[in-house]
Formats: sequence, structure tokens, C-alpha cells
Amino acid sequence: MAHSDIAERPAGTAEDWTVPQNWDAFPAEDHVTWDALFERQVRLLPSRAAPEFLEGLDILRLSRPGIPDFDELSERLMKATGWQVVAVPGLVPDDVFFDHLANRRFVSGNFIRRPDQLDYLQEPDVFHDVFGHVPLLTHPVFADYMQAYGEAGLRAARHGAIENLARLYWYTVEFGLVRSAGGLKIYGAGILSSFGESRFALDDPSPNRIALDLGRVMRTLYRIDDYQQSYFVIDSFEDLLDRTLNTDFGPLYDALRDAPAIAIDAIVPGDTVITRGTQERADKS
Ligand code: HBI
Ligand code: FE
Repeated sequence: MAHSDIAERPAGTAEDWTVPQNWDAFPAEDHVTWDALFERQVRLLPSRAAPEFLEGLDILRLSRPGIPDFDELSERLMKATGWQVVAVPGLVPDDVFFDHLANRRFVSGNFIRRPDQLDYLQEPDVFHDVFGHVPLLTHPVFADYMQAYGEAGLRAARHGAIENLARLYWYTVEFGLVRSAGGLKIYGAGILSSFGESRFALDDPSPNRIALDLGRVMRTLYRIDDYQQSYFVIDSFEDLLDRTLNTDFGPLYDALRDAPAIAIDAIVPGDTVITRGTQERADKS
């Protein structure tokens, strides 16, 4: 999720930072937490999530309720698009994260939030990682985008441009919106796994909603501690993948090096504004 500077590999992790999921070790309360979060989102999202996400959701309805068994999940995902889900203790270093994605392995935190954290937590837990990210990995075009992102990450590291690429991930994979016949829909995992932001991102008058431009987004700051103040909108997953594959990121990073960062709430010349936010939050007094 967030840009990470973790250096030490914890004891008990493999060289690629994975751990056995050890499904049987989750206490019953953890499965109850999953079920509560799952039901709440499944009720909220049919009118809000991208149809490709809703189609992928069924892959999470496994043979047992509660936190999905990653072997069973990976078997289904493998059949759909060749992806797997592997467990990690928490955030992993950027190069490790990119290497997993480039090899079509999605890493998931092997823990779930406490019952008093249902609405908010900063580190990615299994609910965010699996409910938020995995359904779209069943979509062949999105699955390819995620792999391309991992490959781009390994190259960005050599250009000293991980921060630029991390912003692209943030405003697409984590907080992206997509245009559809029925209006804007959510595809970003950070929104889809959040009860509050699933409503805020589409309904609230305060954030900007701006058509995605790769270079623009790569200059845009982001916040990890609150709802976003700008969301970026794609026309389709095909368009996102095409633009990513057809952009030569090396020269783009070179050009961005001297460009100032853009504030999280700013609208800048060249933006295609879909809704201009008031930047006044209804839930803040
Ligand atoms: N580690 N477990 C985990 N999950 C992430 O989403 C993640 C990570 N490490 C790095 C990272 N994300 C991001 O900083 C990259 O997109 C740059
Ligand atoms: Fe995430």
C-alpha cells in the first residue's frame, strides 16, 4: 500500500518474505470479523463497484465462510488469469512487492483488523488485500495491468522513480474510479474495502474527480491517513493498460524529475475535470 522503507526480514519468513498462511491458526473471532466486513461491503457495492469487480467477487465465495483459504483461492484465480495469492506478515520492501507482482503473485497481509478497527486501519490487512484486490485479478486485462506495474516497478527502482510510480498505483489500483454507462464506478481496492470511502468517493461533493493522465498523477501527492481529496477516473481497463504499455516511462521519469509535485487537492491547467470538489468535508465540523 504505502511507500515503504522496511529493511529487516522478520524471522520465519522465506527469502521472498512469504509465510505459510496457516489458515487453521486464525481464531474464530477473526473469521467473524471477515464475515462482518464482507457482508457490509457486498450489500453496499452492487450499485457502486465496477461490474468487473462484482463479477470477480464470486471467486471469494469459497467452500468455508470466513477468511479465505489461500490455496483454494489461488486455485480459482490461477484458472481465471494465472495469478496466486501468497501470505506475508505485513508491508514488504518495494523490490520484493514488485517482484511478486511481476510474477503474478499478489501478497496479502496474514492478519485481520481488530473488531474496534472495522472502519479504518492504515496497514493493509487480509480484508483489504483479498476483498479489495483479488476480485479484479480475475479480469484478464486488469490482471495484465498489475503484472505490467510490477515489471515497471523493477525498472523504476533503477531510475530512482519509485515515488512517481507509487503515485500511479495509489490513484489507480488503490483509489481509482472508472466511467461506466451508469456513471462513475469504483475499482480502487482502498475504496472497495472501506465502508465509508465507498460512499464518499462517489457521493461526497468535497473531492475532485479528474480524468486520469499518467504524468499528472505521477506528480500528485497523496494522503494515507484520510479519504482522498482527488480521485482520478479512467475510461476502461483496456485504456489504462494500453496507456501504461504505450508510455515510455524512462523519458517520463526524466521529465518529472524537475517538475514540482502537485498538491492533493489541486486542479491544474490541462486537467479534464469531471467534478470540481468543494474540499469541504460534510463529516468534519
Ligand atoms: N507491501 N504487503 C505489501 N502490500 C503493498 O501493497 C505494498 C507493499 N510494499 C510496497 C508497496 N506496497 C508500495 O510501496 C509500492 O506500490 C510502491
Ligand atoms: Fe492495497
